[in-house]
Amino acid sequence: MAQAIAHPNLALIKYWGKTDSHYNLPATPSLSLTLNQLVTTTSVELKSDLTYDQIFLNGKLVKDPKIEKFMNQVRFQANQTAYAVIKTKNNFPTAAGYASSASGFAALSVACNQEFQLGLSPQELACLARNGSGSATRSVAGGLVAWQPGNRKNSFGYQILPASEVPLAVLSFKNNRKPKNISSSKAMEAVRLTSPYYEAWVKTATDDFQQALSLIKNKKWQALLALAENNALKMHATMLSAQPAIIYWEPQTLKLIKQIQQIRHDQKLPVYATIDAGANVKLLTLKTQLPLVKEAFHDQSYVLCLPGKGAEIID
Ligand code: 2P0
Repeated sequence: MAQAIAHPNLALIKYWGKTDSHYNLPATPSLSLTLNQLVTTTSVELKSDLTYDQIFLNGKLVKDPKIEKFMNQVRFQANQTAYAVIKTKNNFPTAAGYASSASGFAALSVACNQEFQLGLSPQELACLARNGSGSATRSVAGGLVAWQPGNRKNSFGYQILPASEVPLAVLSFKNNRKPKNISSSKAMEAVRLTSPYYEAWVKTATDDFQQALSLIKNKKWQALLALAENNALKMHATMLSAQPAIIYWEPQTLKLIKQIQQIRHDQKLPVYATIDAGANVKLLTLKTQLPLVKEAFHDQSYVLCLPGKGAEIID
């Protein structure tokens, strides 16, 4: 039996659009922060007497076509025929607003690498995770992680700065509990096919990524957070312009964005908003400003996350 843990990641420059949806090859480069605090733990145990993969999510037996497709690929790669018992659990409620697919497929890849004796390099491991879910390739490494377009062998998440050197913090507001009405995979594809802004998005995302790398190199952290907010809003603009429109936001989403902007303006605090394919708002700030930021948002319920490490085998 092999057991691994992984953390979700939050994109500062978003992955939105694919050139290949079988291998989750991105149309845009992205940049993310792996988060501590939230953890997925996954075990994989090969069993010769099984006739299908048994998947337990938070203790409940489930059917999950994405995991089944992934396991078939692992079996093919390992030249194995045996099925496995897979147990995965998250320490975070979905109300925290994080998709568990990034940490889930990162932990599953690391556990499979050991249990199936795949002997993958870190890059190959990150490619395997990407096949499960695009953003999972960025949860294999810790700290600040970049992921660039390419082919199925050279498009993977790689660390650009370890967690210990990243002075950023995230407040993840628990502002929405409703499940999203369209998956990010479907939404990305609808935007690609119907939004007149899609090409402009891909171009500006590439420019944003280059600018972000330069800001990180020069330690211009606040400018990086401002860029991240703008990038997230541009991504949502592509969704609004799709036909039919994709609107993940709820009234509380806009309220929080406005509150963040107001506090930034009135109190001169470095607080910025980012929103993924859902209604939850995450606040980006600098670690050094946390006491003041916590005070300014004392009326809100949130999970505080700091930079976290990459996926690894435990026990
Ligand atoms: C991101 N998202 O960069 C972006 C921003 C959502 C909005 O990565 O189809 O669940 O499995 O590759 O990884 C969510 O996309 O999509 C995502 P698939 P995934 O974090």
